[in-house]
Amino acid sequence: MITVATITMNEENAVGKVIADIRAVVPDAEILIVDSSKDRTPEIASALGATVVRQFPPRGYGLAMETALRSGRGSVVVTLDCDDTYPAEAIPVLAGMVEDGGFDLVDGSRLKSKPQAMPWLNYWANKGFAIIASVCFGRRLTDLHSGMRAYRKSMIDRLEFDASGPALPVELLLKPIELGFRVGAIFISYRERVGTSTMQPLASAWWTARRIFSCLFPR
Ligand SMILES: Nc1nc2c(ncn2[C@@H]2O[C@H](COP(=O)(O)OP(=O)(O)OP(=O)(O)O)[C@@H](O)[C@H]2O)c(=O)[nH]1
Ligand SMILES: [Mg+2]
Repeated sequence: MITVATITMNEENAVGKVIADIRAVVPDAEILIVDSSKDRTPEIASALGATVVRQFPPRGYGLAMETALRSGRGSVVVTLDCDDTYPAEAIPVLAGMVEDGGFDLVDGSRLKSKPQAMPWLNYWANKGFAIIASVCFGRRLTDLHSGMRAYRKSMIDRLEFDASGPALPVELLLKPIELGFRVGAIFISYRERVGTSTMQPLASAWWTARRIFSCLFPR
Protein backbone atom coordinates (compact mmCIF):
# COMPACT_ATOMS: atom_id res chain seq x y z
CA MET A 1 0.00 0.00 0.00
CA ILE A 2 1.12 3.56 -0.58
CA THR A 3 0.38 6.60 1.56
CA VAL A 4 -0.05 10.01 -0.03
CA ALA A 5 0.72 12.54 2.69
CA THR A 6 0.14 16.26 2.67
CA ILE A 7 0.21 18.95 5.34
CA THR A 8 -2.31 21.76 5.48
CA MET A 9 -2.69 25.17 7.02
CA ASN A 10 -5.79 26.98 5.79
CA GLU A 11 -6.07 25.29 2.39
CA GLU A 12 -9.89 25.10 2.18
CA ASN A 13 -9.87 26.40 -1.40
CA ALA A 14 -7.43 23.76 -2.61
CA VAL A 15 -7.89 20.66 -0.44
CA GLY A 16 -10.96 19.30 -2.27
CA LYS A 17 -9.29 19.40 -5.68
CA VAL A 18 -6.00 18.02 -4.37
CA ILE A 19 -7.76 15.00 -2.79
CA ALA A 20 -9.86 14.40 -5.91
CA ASP A 21 -6.74 14.53 -8.10
CA ILE A 22 -4.95 12.03 -5.82
CA ARG A 23 -7.96 9.65 -5.81
CA ALA A 24 -8.15 9.76 -9.60
CA VAL A 25 -4.62 8.38 -10.01
CA VAL A 26 -4.19 6.16 -6.91
CA PRO A 27 -7.70 5.14 -5.77
CA ASP A 28 -6.45 2.62 -3.18
CA ALA A 29 -3.85 4.84 -1.49
CA GLU A 30 -4.14 6.00 2.09
CA ILE A 31 -4.56 9.79 1.99
CA LEU A 32 -3.10 11.32 5.14
CA ILE A 33 -3.39 14.98 6.07
CA VAL A 34 -1.65 16.67 9.00
CA ASP A 35 -3.73 19.76 9.52
CA SER A 36 -3.13 22.99 11.42
CA SER A 37 -5.99 25.03 9.96
CA LYS A 38 -8.41 27.52 11.38
CA ASP A 39 -10.67 27.23 8.33
CA ARG A 40 -12.76 24.31 7.03
CA THR A 41 -9.84 22.32 5.58
CA PRO A 42 -10.06 19.38 8.07
CA GLU A 43 -13.85 18.99 7.70
CA ILE A 44 -13.58 18.97 3.91
CA ALA A 45 -10.72 16.45 4.00
CA SER A 46 -12.53 14.09 6.41
CA ALA A 47 -15.72 14.24 4.39
CA LEU A 48 -13.71 13.17 1.34
CA GLY A 49 -12.36 10.15 3.21
CA ALA A 50 -8.85 11.35 4.08
CA THR A 51 -7.27 10.44 7.42
CA VAL A 52 -6.84 13.75 9.26
CA VAL A 53 -4.33 14.21 12.08
CA ARG A 54 -4.82 17.54 13.82
CA GLN A 55 -1.78 19.51 14.93
CA PHE A 56 -3.15 22.66 16.50
CA PRO A 57 -1.94 25.28 17.26
CA PRO A 58 0.34 25.15 14.18
CA ARG A 59 3.91 23.99 14.90
CA GLY A 60 5.41 24.88 11.51
CA TYR A 61 6.06 23.08 8.23
CA GLY A 62 8.81 20.80 9.54
CA LEU A 63 7.03 19.33 12.54
CA ALA A 64 3.86 18.81 10.48
CA MET A 65 5.91 17.07 7.77
CA GLU A 66 7.66 14.87 10.33
CA THR A 67 4.29 13.77 11.72
CA ALA A 68 3.04 13.07 8.18
CA LEU A 69 6.10 11.01 7.23
CA ARG A 70 6.15 9.03 10.46
CA SER A 71 2.38 8.37 10.60
CA GLY A 72 1.93 6.97 7.09
CA ARG A 73 0.93 3.29 7.12
CA GLY A 74 2.07 2.53 3.56
CA SER A 75 5.44 1.01 2.64
CA VAL A 76 5.95 4.08 0.42
CA VAL A 77 5.01 7.63 1.45
CA VAL A 78 4.52 10.15 -1.36
CA THR A 79 4.35 13.78 -0.25
CA LEU A 80 2.97 16.85 -1.98
CA ASP A 81 1.87 20.33 -0.90
CA CYS A 82 -1.87 20.83 -0.56
CA ASP A 83 -1.92 24.02 -2.64
CA ASP A 84 -2.49 22.47 -6.11
CA THR A 85 1.06 23.26 -7.26
CA TYR A 86 2.18 19.64 -7.80
CA PRO A 87 1.01 17.16 -10.49
CA ALA A 88 -0.90 14.20 -8.98
CA GLU A 89 -0.10 12.18 -12.15
CA ALA A 90 3.47 11.92 -10.92
CA ILE A 91 2.43 10.02 -7.76
CA PRO A 92 2.36 6.51 -9.34
CA VAL A 93 5.62 7.20 -11.21
CA LEU A 94 7.45 8.28 -8.03
CA ALA A 95 5.95 5.47 -5.94
CA GLY A 96 6.75 2.88 -8.63
CA MET A 97 10.42 3.85 -8.65
CA VAL A 98 10.56 3.02 -4.94
CA GLU A 99 8.31 -0.08 -5.05
CA ASP A 100 9.78 -1.66 -8.19
CA GLY A 101 12.82 0.42 -9.11
CA GLY A 102 14.88 -0.11 -5.97
CA PHE A 103 15.12 3.55 -4.96
CA ASP A 104 14.74 4.55 -1.29
CA LEU A 105 13.85 8.13 -2.17
CA VAL A 106 12.81 9.77 -5.44
CA ASP A 107 12.73 13.54 -5.71
CA GLY A 108 10.24 15.34 -7.93
CA SER A 109 12.39 18.15 -9.26
CA ARG A 110 10.57 21.26 -10.47
CA LEU A 111 13.66 22.79 -12.05
CA LYS A 112 14.21 21.25 -15.48
CA SER A 113 13.75 24.86 -16.57
CA LYS A 114 12.16 27.84 -14.83
CA PRO A 115 8.49 27.08 -14.02
CA GLN A 116 6.27 30.04 -14.88
CA ALA A 117 4.64 29.75 -11.45
CA MET A 118 7.96 30.24 -9.62
CA PRO A 119 9.14 33.83 -9.04
CA TRP A 120 12.59 34.61 -10.49
CA LEU A 121 14.13 35.22 -7.07
CA ASN A 122 12.96 31.83 -5.76
CA TYR A 123 14.13 30.22 -9.00
CA TRP A 124 17.66 31.61 -8.73
CA ALA A 125 17.87 30.81 -5.02
CA ASN A 126 16.70 27.24 -5.65
CA LYS A 127 19.07 26.87 -8.57
CA GLY A 128 22.01 28.37 -6.66
CA PHE A 129 21.56 26.08 -3.65
CA ALA A 130 21.16 23.07 -5.94
CA ILE A 131 24.47 23.89 -7.66
CA ILE A 132 26.25 24.34 -4.31
CA ALA A 133 24.88 21.02 -3.04
CA SER A 134 25.80 19.29 -6.32
CA VAL A 135 29.42 20.36 -5.87
CA CYS A 136 29.45 19.45 -2.16
CA PHE A 137 27.86 16.02 -2.63
CA GLY A 138 29.54 15.17 -5.95
CA ARG A 139 26.37 14.40 -7.90
CA ARG A 140 23.83 16.31 -9.94
CA LEU A 141 21.07 17.71 -7.73
CA THR A 142 18.52 20.05 -9.29
CA ASP A 143 15.92 20.85 -6.59
CA LEU A 144 16.57 20.64 -2.85
CA HIS A 145 13.24 22.16 -1.81
CA SER A 146 10.65 20.09 -3.63
CA GLY A 147 7.61 19.12 -1.58
CA MET A 148 6.83 16.22 -3.93
CA ARG A 149 8.80 13.04 -3.32
CA ALA A 150 8.41 9.32 -2.68
CA TYR A 151 10.10 7.96 0.45
CA ARG A 152 10.54 4.30 1.37
CA LYS A 153 8.93 4.00 4.81
CA SER A 154 11.66 1.73 6.17
CA MET A 155 14.18 4.45 5.27
CA ILE A 156 12.17 7.11 7.12
CA ASP A 157 12.05 4.79 10.14
CA ARG A 158 15.87 4.81 10.20
CA LEU A 159 16.30 8.52 9.54
CA GLU A 160 16.92 11.12 12.23
CA PHE A 161 16.37 14.73 11.21
CA ASP A 162 15.84 18.14 12.75
CA ALA A 163 12.22 18.99 12.00
CA SER A 164 12.27 22.36 13.76
CA GLY A 165 12.91 25.35 11.51
CA PRO A 166 12.33 25.95 7.79
CA ALA A 167 13.70 24.14 4.71
CA LEU A 168 13.31 20.60 6.08
CA PRO A 169 13.07 19.16 2.51
CA VAL A 170 16.78 20.04 2.08
CA GLU A 171 17.78 17.74 4.96
CA LEU A 172 15.29 15.06 3.90
CA LEU A 173 17.11 14.85 0.54
CA LEU A 174 20.75 15.30 1.56
CA LYS A 175 20.83 13.12 4.67
CA PRO A 176 19.74 9.95 2.84
CA ILE A 177 22.42 10.67 0.19
CA GLU A 178 25.04 11.09 2.90
CA LEU A 179 23.93 7.83 4.55
CA GLY A 180 24.22 5.90 1.28
CA PHE A 181 20.54 5.33 0.52
CA ARG A 182 19.58 5.03 -3.15
CA VAL A 183 18.25 8.44 -4.17
CA GLY A 184 16.82 9.22 -7.62
CA ALA A 185 14.97 12.08 -9.27
CA ILE A 186 12.54 12.84 -12.07
CA PHE A 187 11.44 16.19 -13.46
CA ILE A 188 7.86 17.26 -12.70
CA SER A 189 5.73 20.27 -13.58
CA TYR A 190 4.85 23.02 -11.10
CA ARG A 191 1.66 25.08 -11.20
CA GLU A 192 0.45 28.37 -9.80
CA ARG A 193 -0.57 28.15 -6.15
CA VAL A 194 -4.19 28.30 -4.90
CA GLY A 195 -4.30 30.47 -1.74
CA THR A 196 -1.51 32.28 0.09
CA SER A 197 2.05 31.09 0.63
CA THR A 198 3.53 30.60 4.12
CA MET A 199 7.12 30.55 2.87
CA GLN A 200 9.59 32.97 4.51
CA PRO A 201 12.38 33.46 1.96
CA LEU A 202 15.13 34.79 4.24
CA ALA A 203 14.66 32.23 7.01
CA SER A 204 14.42 29.53 4.38
CA ALA A 205 17.71 30.58 2.73
CA TRP A 206 19.56 30.70 6.06
CA TRP A 207 18.24 27.28 7.11
CA THR A 208 19.04 25.83 3.68
CA ALA A 209 22.70 26.81 4.08
CA ARG A 210 22.74 25.41 7.64
CA ARG A 211 21.17 22.14 6.58
CA ILE A 212 23.58 21.67 3.64
CA PHE A 213 26.50 22.26 6.00
CA SER A 214 25.21 19.93 8.73
CA CYS A 215 24.51 17.11 6.24
CA LEU A 216 28.02 17.53 4.80
CA PHE A 217 29.71 17.57 8.20
CA PRO A 218 27.52 15.48 10.51
CA ARG A 219 28.51 15.69 14.15
N1 LIG B 1 0.04 21.36 9.18
C1 LIG B 1 0.75 22.43 8.79
N2 LIG B 1 0.87 22.69 7.46
C2 LIG B 1 1.60 23.77 7.08
C3 LIG B 1 2.23 24.63 8.01
N3 LIG B 1 2.88 25.60 7.31
C4 LIG B 1 2.65 25.35 6.00
N4 LIG B 1 1.86 24.26 5.84
C5 LIG B 1 1.43 23.62 4.59
O1 LIG B 1 2.62 23.21 3.95
C6 LIG B 1 2.48 23.26 2.54
C7 LIG B 1 3.62 24.09 1.97
O2 LIG B 1 3.50 25.43 2.37
P1 LIG B 1 3.49 26.62 1.32
O3 LIG B 1 2.90 27.82 1.95
O4 LIG B 1 2.86 26.15 0.06
O5 LIG B 1 5.04 26.87 1.16
P2 LIG B 1 5.93 26.64 -0.10
O6 LIG B 1 5.41 25.51 -0.92
O7 LIG B 1 7.33 26.57 0.39
O8 LIG B 1 5.73 28.02 -0.84
P3 LIG B 1 5.04 28.31 -2.25
O9 LIG B 1 6.05 27.86 -3.26
O10 LIG B 1 4.81 29.78 -2.25
O11 LIG B 1 3.78 27.50 -2.34
C8 LIG B 1 1.09 23.81 2.26
O12 LIG B 1 0.22 22.73 1.95
C9 LIG B 1 0.73 24.50 3.58
O13 LIG B 1 -0.66 24.53 3.80
C10 LIG B 1 2.05 24.34 9.43
O14 LIG B 1 2.53 25.02 10.32
N5 LIG B 1 1.31 23.23 9.74
MG1 LIG C 1 3.56 25.35 -1.88
